Amino acid sequence: MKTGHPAISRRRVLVLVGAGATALVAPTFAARLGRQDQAVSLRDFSLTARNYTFTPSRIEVSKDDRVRLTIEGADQVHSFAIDEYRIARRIAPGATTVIEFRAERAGSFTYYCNIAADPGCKAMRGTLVVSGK
Ligand SMILES: [Cu+2]
Repeated sequence: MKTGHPAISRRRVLVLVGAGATALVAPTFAARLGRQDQAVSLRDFSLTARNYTFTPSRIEVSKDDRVRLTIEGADQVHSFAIDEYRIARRIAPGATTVIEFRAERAGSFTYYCNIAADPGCKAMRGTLVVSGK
């Protein structure tokens, strides 16, 4: 005559509750990152465009990182461009411009101001280093 196995039943219930909690938490986490892959990390950088100079002039991330650049335009109109990532954004003075992208290509890439009308802008250069796997 079997009366059941209360200990095992209770354990099964706990496993189910655990799975339910994971199912509730996981989508929120993925949504916050903006994609399904939860292993990706978000890298935040603050830059300034001032006096024909980007500061910092070097940014290092790992391949597949999500990169967020918050760029402060401090004096005149500039831009921020990385050809290989098809990024070209106006950097307005007195404003903050946020650029987000996924570092899906490994290598060394130049970021620069593409305003050709101002000769001083030719000096505005920096390097994005994306280390591969
Ligand atoms: Cu410029």
